[in-house]
Amino acid sequence: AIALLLSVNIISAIPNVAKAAASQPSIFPKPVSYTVGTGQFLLTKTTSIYVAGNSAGETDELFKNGQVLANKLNTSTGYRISVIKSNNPTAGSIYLTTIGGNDAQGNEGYDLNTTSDQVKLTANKPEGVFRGIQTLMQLLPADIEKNKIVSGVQWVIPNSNISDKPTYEYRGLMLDVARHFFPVDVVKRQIDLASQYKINKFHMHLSDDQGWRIEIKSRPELIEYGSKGQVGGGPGGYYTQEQFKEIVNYAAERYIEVIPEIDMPGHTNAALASIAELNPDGKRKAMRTDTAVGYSTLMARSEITYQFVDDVVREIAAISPSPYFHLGGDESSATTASDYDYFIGRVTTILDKYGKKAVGWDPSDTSSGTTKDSILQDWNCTASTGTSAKAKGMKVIVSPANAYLDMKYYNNTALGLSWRGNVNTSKAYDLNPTACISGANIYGVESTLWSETVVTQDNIDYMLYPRLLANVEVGWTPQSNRNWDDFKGRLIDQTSRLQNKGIKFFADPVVWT
Ligand code: TNX
Repeated sequence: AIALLLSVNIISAIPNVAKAAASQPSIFPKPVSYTVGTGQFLLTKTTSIYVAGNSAGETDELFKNGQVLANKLNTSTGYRISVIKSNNPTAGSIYLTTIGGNDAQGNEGYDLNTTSDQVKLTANKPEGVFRGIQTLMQLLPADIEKNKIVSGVQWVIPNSNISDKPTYEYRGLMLDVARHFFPVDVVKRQIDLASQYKINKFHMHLSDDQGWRIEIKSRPELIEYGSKGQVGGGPGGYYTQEQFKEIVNYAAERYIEVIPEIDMPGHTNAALASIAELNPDGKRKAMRTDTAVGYSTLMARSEITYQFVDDVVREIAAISPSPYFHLGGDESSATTASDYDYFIGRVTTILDKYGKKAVGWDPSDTSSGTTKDSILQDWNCTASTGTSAKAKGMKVIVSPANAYLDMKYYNNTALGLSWRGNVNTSKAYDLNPTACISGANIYGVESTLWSETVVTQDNIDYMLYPRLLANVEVGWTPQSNRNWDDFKGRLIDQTSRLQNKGIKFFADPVVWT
């Protein structure tokens, strides 16, 4: 009923945006440099996409990127634009290349130069070309985002020079699939949308007190019991290993790395409810559907626990190409400090055995077993958090309140929690990683969508959009280039584009007044 009410609200809340087109297309996240010339490139049914790399392998990879672009263009233009492997593009074409790319562009930087004759996208790596394609799409009229053929549109790209690369290497989105389970298609859709804003990490919170969401073949009880349930009651669900691989591959096609999380030693009631021997009394706990935290723990001084962790890590490591594995480590109030210290060290050793580096919420950095190769995800952002990470030289991902996209926008927002305060779009934009933690090796920013109150696909859209756009700009655009009024203006210009993508966003009055 909440979902239904909301979707009605959303539709009626979207203002009429029949307004003059912006003088230049609005791009999210804002590029490092963007100069508009005069004239324009016209995309027609005879346009082709040329691709050429520095090696045959790179050309093959660029060919796939070209096909992604061609598919998107063809869907709304109705053209049959094709991709051609050649470093000799004809006039009137789009040219995607790594030839002439340079090291300063890194993995993700690109130059996008548009003249009336050609759209040329040059990057050091195919990944940079993929990021640049997201910008190219945003230079075209908003109708390009429609999922059906739109006729009568002049498909123009204003002549311009864009030179761009990210400020932070890690720009993540976390989805909690434990409190509420989301089917593969729903997850894929969010990955695709996020990729359009140059997100490059997708963190899946795969287990918590209320549910275990990934098949572990050596421990079938986790699915038999632990996957069945969710906050507020309901069926829950899980991903088979094949489905997890499908998500990983789908993300990889978009140059997004999936980072799996098994939250330990707290947030483990679903595991304790599945496997009797993990409990001190040898009895399975009851599944829980409430939202309390801090009551569950694995037994830190029992080898049975580490056999379990070994099984889980081994099986997930085998299907997860990411060098990282998130071990959780948050809110372990039912674990003593010394047990916590010991547990994090033991799990870090198991991860190392399977070739994975540990990512953990604070205070996992405080464990004596955490190494400089571990990564801290700092969510508290207080003066005392992250001090061990800094001392050890660990990389730090910041997720302060401004990136807690499970918070309400306003007191009257129907969805969301409020323990960290309200987070409207302006607050989501007003995030400076160095203000979360100073003097640290900041890896990047991650937006978190915990799902205690988030049940449907529309609910996800509503909580993520437009706030995710605010967060991604923090991760991508230099702080000195960022400005709320400019962001707000671009966001208003994006309204029809968001609608065309089918995103059921919240028309936050701080933007759309
Ligand atoms: C705290 S922040 C949690 C999650 C909750 C979230 C709700 C953190 C690492 N843990 O278990 O879902 O708050 O906002």
